[in-house]
Amino acid sequence: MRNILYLIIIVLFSVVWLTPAYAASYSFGGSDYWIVESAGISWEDAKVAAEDAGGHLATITSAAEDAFVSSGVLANSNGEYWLGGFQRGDNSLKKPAKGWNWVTGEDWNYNNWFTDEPNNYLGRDEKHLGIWSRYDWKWNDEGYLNNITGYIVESESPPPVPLPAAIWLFTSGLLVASGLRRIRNR
Ligand SMILES: [Ca+2]
Ligand SMILES: [Ca+2]
Repeated sequence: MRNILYLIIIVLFSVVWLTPAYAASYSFGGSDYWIVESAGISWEDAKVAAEDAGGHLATITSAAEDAFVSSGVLANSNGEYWLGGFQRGDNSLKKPAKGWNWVTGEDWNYNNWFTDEPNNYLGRDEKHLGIWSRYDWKWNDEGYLNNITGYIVESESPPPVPLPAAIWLFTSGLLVASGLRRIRNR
């Protein structure tokens, strides 16, 4: 009996100790949002990763959603994060402000560009959307991956439980169950 109690305590400690630090998720308007830190990731890779996680790169389509992201989701962050905005066709170099779209197909009728953005800085073809602490979380057309610290996922379903935590919960559940069975069979 005492051994089983020890076992349960050890398992519970292991779960707490080994569960990876998990980025907080925030809810707004029926969606969950979370940050993924991934320095230097390309917009295309971030887009795929966000979709693999069950969501999409965040789309900011109102001042209220913008305020929620900049003062809530990003409250403890620093750097530039990809959002789900991109330019279509040859609009970027010729017309930095034209042809912007959201990955979800939502209408592009809200924006919050920083002063003089979008600008194709230094003649770069900046055709993807970043939100940057340097700009007080206003928007930048970005194409320089060294500036990127990660991306923001928006999902209409809850964020997935990370695998290691899931495995630990499952394993500890099994151990506790077998321990209880052993107690009952005495
Ligand atoms: Ca959105
Ligand atoms: Ca720019």
